[in-house]
Amino acid sequence: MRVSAAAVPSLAAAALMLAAGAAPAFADGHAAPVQAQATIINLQGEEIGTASLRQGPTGVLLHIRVSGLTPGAHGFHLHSHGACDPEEGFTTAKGHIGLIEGGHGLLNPDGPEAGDLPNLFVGADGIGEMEAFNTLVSLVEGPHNLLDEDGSTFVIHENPDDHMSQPIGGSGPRVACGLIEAAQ
Ligand SMILES: [Cu+2]
Repeated sequence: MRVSAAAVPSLAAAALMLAAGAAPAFADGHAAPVQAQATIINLQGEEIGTASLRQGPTGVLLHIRVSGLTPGAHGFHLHSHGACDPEEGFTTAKGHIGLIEGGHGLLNPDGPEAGDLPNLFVGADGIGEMEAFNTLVSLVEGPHNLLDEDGSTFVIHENPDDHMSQPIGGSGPRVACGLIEAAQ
């Protein structure tokens, strides 16, 4: 069968929408963006939440919702290696994406590192939820691609990130981790 040129764009858009599965539909017909997802686990290896990531024209929009954490602010970063091992205290996730010697922190004149994010705030009920936008990482080809060969992770730390102190803003031990994977 011969497909006319005019039909190709709509077929491509339909294929993208199918590939995106449960992606939110856009009322004006825009195709679904490239997406990724993560399941967040704690130091006992239990699932405590999920995260989603969507590629925009200038960066990645991410959303996370977790439960069972201690109330208050928690340092929250994108780490450079796709491995979440609770037995290792999540150290297998390695350092921040785009590590800069002396450059950690959203307020740091020598930074920030690409993986730096605002703190995740957890309520008295143990639930934390946020949406954030990071212009220094990507889900597609280019610098700091979260879906590159060695993967990447979300890491939640025990304490707040002061966005300045080296090397992790004083945010302390790692309490949760999520492996970032391309969304089907
Ligand atoms: Cu971190």
